[in-house]
This record gives sequence, C-alpha cells and structure tokens, in this order.
Amino acid sequence: MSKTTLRKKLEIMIVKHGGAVFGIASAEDADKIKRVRMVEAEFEGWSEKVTSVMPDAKSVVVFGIQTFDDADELSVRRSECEWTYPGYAPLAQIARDMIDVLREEGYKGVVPPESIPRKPIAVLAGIGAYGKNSMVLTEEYGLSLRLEVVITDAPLKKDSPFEKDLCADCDRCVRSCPTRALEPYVLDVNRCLVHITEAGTSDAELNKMVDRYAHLLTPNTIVMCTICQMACPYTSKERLENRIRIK
Ligand code: B12
Ligand code: SF4
Ligand code: SF4
Repeated sequence: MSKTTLRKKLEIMIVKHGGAVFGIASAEDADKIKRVRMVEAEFEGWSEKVTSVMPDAKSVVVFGIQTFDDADELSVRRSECEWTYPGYAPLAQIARDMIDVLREEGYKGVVPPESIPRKPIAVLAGIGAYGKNSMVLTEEYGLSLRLEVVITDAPLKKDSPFEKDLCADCDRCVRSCPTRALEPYVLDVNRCLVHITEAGTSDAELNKMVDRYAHLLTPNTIVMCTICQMACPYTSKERLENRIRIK
C-alpha cells in the first residue's frame, strides 16, 4: 500500500469513530520540541522524545475528539490517589483500532506515556494553535478538544505546522480564571483548580474556589473546572448549553 493510502485509511478510521481532528508530524520534528516540565497529581517529570519510546519511529499520528458536555469533564476517584477520566475513553478505542490498521500494513504503533507532550505535537501536526489558556484550540472546535497520539514506524506524509494566531487581541480566558492561574499561554499549575481538586492545597482561598467552580457530582466524582474553556469565543453554543445545572 502506498504511503498516501495508509494515511487516508487512518483518517477515514478516525472520522468513522467520531474523531474530530487528525494530523501527522514527523518523529524527527517532534523530537526537536523543547523539553517541558510536567506536573500533575500522580506524575511529575520532564517531557521525553518520541524516539525514547520507539527508537525507529518515523511519524506521530495526532487525533482528537470533541467534548460536547460537562459529562466529558468528569474526574472520578478510584482510590486515595488514583483518578480516572471517562471523557477520554473514546481516544483509547480509536488508538487501539489505529494500531490494528498499522499492524495490518506491517508497521508498529504505540500510545506513548504522558511524558510525550500532546499539545506541541498537535500544533506541529497542523491541528490547531496554542490558546492563551495554554490549551490547543481550533476555529471549528475551540478548546473543546481532547488529544491523543500514536507513534509509528510508518513513514507517513506529514502536515505543515499550524501557524495562524487564533487568539489575536482576545484574553477572555486569562481574565475569566477565578484563581488567576493564567498568564497568556502559560498556566500556573499550582493555582489551577483542575490540579488542586486532585492534589489538594492548604490555601483556604483556593479551597473555597474548588467548592464553587469544581462541582462534586457524587462523593468521588468531580466535574472539573471549565471556566477558561467556556470563556473562549470559539466555544460552540451547544457546548455552552450542555453545562451542569447547579440548583
Ligand atoms: C499535566 C497536565 C495538566 C496539568 C497541568 C497543565 C499544563 N501545564 O498544561 C493540569 C492538571 C492543571 C491540567 C489541566 C487541564 N488539562 Co491537562 N494535561 C496535562 C498533561 C498530562 C501534560 C501537559 C503539561 O504538563 N505540559 C507542560 C507544560 C509546561 O507545557 P505547555 O503548556 O505545552 O507549555 C508551553 C506553553 O506554555 C508554551 N508557551 C509559553 N509561552 C508561549 C508564548 C506563545 C506565544 C505560545 C504560542 C506558546 C507559549 O511554551 C511552553 C513550553 O513549550 C497533558 C497530556 C500530555 N501528555 O501532554 C494534558 C492536557 C494538556 N490536558 C488537557 C486538558 C483537556 C485539561 C483540562 C481542560 C482538564 C480536563 N478536562 O482534562 C485542564 C485545562 C487547564 C488549562 N487551562 O490548561 C488536554 C488539552 C487538550 C487541548 N485541546 O489542548 C491534554 C493534552 C490531555 C489530552 N490528552 O487531551 N492538565
Ligand atoms: S481550569 Fe479553571 S482554574 Fe484552571 S486555568 Fe482554567 S479557569 Fe483557571
Ligand atoms: S478565550 Fe480568547 S485568548 Fe483564550 S484561548 Fe480563546 S481565543 Fe484565545
């Protein structure tokens, strides 16, 4: 099968499974991304190169699903320090099928650990731009996107990096953040309520913000803070309507 046909086959598979965005970066370009420090409740460390996961990697396939509803923003506590995210489940299904397609064509595919940074690779694969709330956004879906990558040794045709500035003079997300966690394009993880709800904080003011903006649905289930995403002018009317109703 030609390189173009395999690319098309992957794209068709993603669309069929409800994927919203698709793009490809070369492993060589992805390896040039500056290493970043990643901090979350269960993991802290430096980002890694794609070739540290697959030494003979040629391409990184990036895809994403649209988040329609606050139900996509759930964080469920499974044990004292283990959290799971049901809204991300469709990405795993697409990745599994993609790896099967690659295998049928004689190639390997792997979903890398979190140490492979999804956002800069998505920009490289032409999917969207960094927004000032530090997430990747597109004109069509705004910030309502969750991303995944599959690293492969298949030599697929790469996309051009996304270069348009979608934020321009807007700074609504930065102004909307109740904890002042945002400076344009940079997030202070220790002030972000998504992190604080899982990692905890001794700061009384921030704890009050958790109660107000991260809603407890069941004793173990939180609807994560979505304020900066909802403030974005690219967020669709439908998404805004699908918000949790607090009585
Ligand atoms: C750790 C983590 C968190 C942490 C820290 C977030 C952070 N710092 O990005 C916490 C728990 C707070 C968090 C929160 C959320 N997260 Co999170 N998170 C991650 C994770 C695992 C790693 C990201 C990371 O730490 N990067 C390190 C930072 C330093 O990198 P960076 O933001 O790219 O930093 C660059 C920019 O600041 C840029 N920069 C600096 N200055 C400038 C200037 C300009 C002009 C430009 C363009 C860029 C720029 O340069 C920096 C270095 O390259 C990724 C998954 C993954 N493996 O990639 C998901 C991920 C980033 N999270 C995601 C999401 C959806 C969320 C939440 C909405 C919660 C949720 N519902 O899942 C919130 C959003 C909060 C927010 N405003 O960003 C998505 C983002 C999808 C998207 N559309 O971008 C990801 C990709 C997960 C996924 N698989 O989809 N997250
Ligand atoms: S998720 Fe909430 S706390 Fe975190 S940056 Fe966005 S608005 Fe601020
Ligand atoms: S709210 Fe404005 S500044 Fe923030 S991501 Fe959306 S367009 Fe960019």
